[in-house]
Amino acid sequence: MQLKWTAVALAALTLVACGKKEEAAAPAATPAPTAAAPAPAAPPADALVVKIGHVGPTSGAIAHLGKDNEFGARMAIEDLNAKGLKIGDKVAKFELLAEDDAADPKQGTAVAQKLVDSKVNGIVGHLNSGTTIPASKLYSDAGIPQVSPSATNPKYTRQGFKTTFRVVADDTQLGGTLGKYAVETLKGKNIAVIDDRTAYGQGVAEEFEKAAKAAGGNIVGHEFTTDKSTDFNAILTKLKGAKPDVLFFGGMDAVGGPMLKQVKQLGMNVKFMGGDGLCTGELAKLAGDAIGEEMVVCAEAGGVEGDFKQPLEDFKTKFKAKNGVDVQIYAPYVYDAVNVLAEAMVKAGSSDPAKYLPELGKIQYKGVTGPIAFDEKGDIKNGALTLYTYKGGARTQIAVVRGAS
Ligand code: ABU
Repeated sequence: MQLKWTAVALAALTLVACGKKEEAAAPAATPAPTAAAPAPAAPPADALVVKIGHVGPTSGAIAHLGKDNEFGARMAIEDLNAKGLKIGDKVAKFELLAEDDAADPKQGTAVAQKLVDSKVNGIVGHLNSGTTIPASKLYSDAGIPQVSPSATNPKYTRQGFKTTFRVVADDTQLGGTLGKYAVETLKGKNIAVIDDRTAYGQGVAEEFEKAAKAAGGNIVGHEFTTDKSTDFNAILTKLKGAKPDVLFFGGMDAVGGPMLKQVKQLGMNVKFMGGDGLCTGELAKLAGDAIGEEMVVCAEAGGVEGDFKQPLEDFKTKFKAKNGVDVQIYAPYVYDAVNVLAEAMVKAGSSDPAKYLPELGKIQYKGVTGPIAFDEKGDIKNGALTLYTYKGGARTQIAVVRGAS
């Protein structure tokens, strides 16, 4: 993995060194040490090795998001090691075991088994609900705590497993808030829906539809695609006939970007909405000028207010300096997920999953994404959402919404 990324790391660094103003299209590099960063002190020979597994799609259509997450994990590991944290009476040496699931459920369970066999002390991931949910059974059976930084399907934490935790809001909150927003704020009357039939896309679209209907919206059509499709003409033409003023897409940016281009080609006059899978920095690049001006409204499944804004901004600045690219969406949540695992180990005085799991359940952690504590299911308490639009091609915050939709 390390070797595989070295060439792309150089390419990304070259982009920055050439002084190009455009952001690199996607994170594609193993983080390079910054020139100013002092070399971390070597851990003592008797250090306690703590293995953290990380899984995301670092290949395939949403590799930019998988790499974003993995960068967040690497930064957390580096920072933890630089602190010389003690677990019990030993200095901890954190190691990252990073795997690629390509957003594929089968590959997800295969790499999950590999990490279980490697006896990791904790897992951060996976990125997609469709991989996180099946993998969670393997981690649960092995008693290994898992913190997802981005999988939003509610089912993940509702399987009765003691090992599943999530540091972002779920699709009930995302879809619910966006559905209500479509009707009450955007004044949508005729609402069309498309989903990609994945665990995430289908789930968030259903929650959106339920909330939009409850708010008085009229659902004029619901069509389906896949997470690998590139041609949406048939379904868009069908929906166009129903004259929607809002079109919601349940799916990821890699499909949403090309879909937006075809919405524009067909001359559809709609507000284009989506959940967190759509709501990335990359979307504007994938959609080109079809992103429109305040035409897209989407939500990230987290958000900060007040005193918590600066730590997140500082993280984003450090991330860019270190990796040569901007945060896409969930890297800060990954950073916090690794840190809550470490904090629980410190509190338990042990990296043994059975010993630190109870501490994880009652953690009170102040992260770069805000305060983190879990409810009885393992979901973040009092989760927030951040609504965004795109202005001048840049993702622009509308509002932070906390609590129930
Ligand atoms: N939450 C959007 C991306 C990840 C997922 O839930 O599939």
